[in-house]
Amino acid sequence: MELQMLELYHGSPAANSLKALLPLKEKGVEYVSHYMNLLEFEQHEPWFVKINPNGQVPVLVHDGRSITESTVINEYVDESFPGVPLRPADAYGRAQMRIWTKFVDEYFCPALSFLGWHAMIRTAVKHLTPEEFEARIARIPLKEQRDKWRESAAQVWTDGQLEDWRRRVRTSIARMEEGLRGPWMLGEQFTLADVSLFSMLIRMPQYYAEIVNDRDSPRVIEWYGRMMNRPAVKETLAIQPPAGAERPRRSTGR
Ligand SMILES: N[C@@H](CCC(=O)N[C@@H](CS)C(=O)NCC(=O)O)C(=O)O
Repeated sequence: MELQMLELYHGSPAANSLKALLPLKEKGVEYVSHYMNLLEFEQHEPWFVKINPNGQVPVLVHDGRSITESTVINEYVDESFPGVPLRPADAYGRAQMRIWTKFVDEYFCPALSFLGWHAMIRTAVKHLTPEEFEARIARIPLKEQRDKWRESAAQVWTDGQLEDWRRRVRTSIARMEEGLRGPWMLGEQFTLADVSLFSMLIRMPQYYAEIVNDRDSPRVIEWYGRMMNRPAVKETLAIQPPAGAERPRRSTGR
């Protein structure tokens, strides 16, 4: 077999970065980790925008060719590398899996992301002067992302907007509670549906305890406990940034 070079550009093990990190660990695939400091705006530097024109992580680079979009990355990894299969063997099962991953990408993740940015960005950019902040924002390739950075820093979102995103998060959890088919989302097989949902849920029992709790979502809580007990999850959550990294530093992912 030819030697293959696999690299992953990612942030801390949460949300879409966790989503791409976890399958590599579950399958035991070796890769080179490039840990990006998102709050230092590394993802908008021109060299990185050449790798992903959206200026976002995660990005997988396989033998020099990049693949963006965490859900696409995960199917690519499962299809391309040995290790435990993370997609059902049958077409109907794969369709069910994709209904969940699409739901996460189009509905659950955007709502959670707006709420997360509202809670976090203002404090995270407080040390910058307005001019420094604007200079960083100006490099963001997508207008929608520029708006999101500016609006969350200025805290312009209304209570109505925030409540609407919270409603979507509640709906997402209720959907999961109702849709869980067994120990894992689709039943007996652990799949990329579990990976996608867990990557969103990772901090929710702590930060959204009024939504994810024993009383309102007991099956989700049990599933979350099973997820947290997976050795690959434990190892992935333990991934730390390289000390003092100003630019992505190379470290071995496994
Ligand atoms: N649809 C993309 C979304 C990627 C995304 O939202 N990445 C976030 C981290 S979870 C990011 O890079 N944020 C920094 C930024 O937008 O400046 C995917 O699934 O890969």
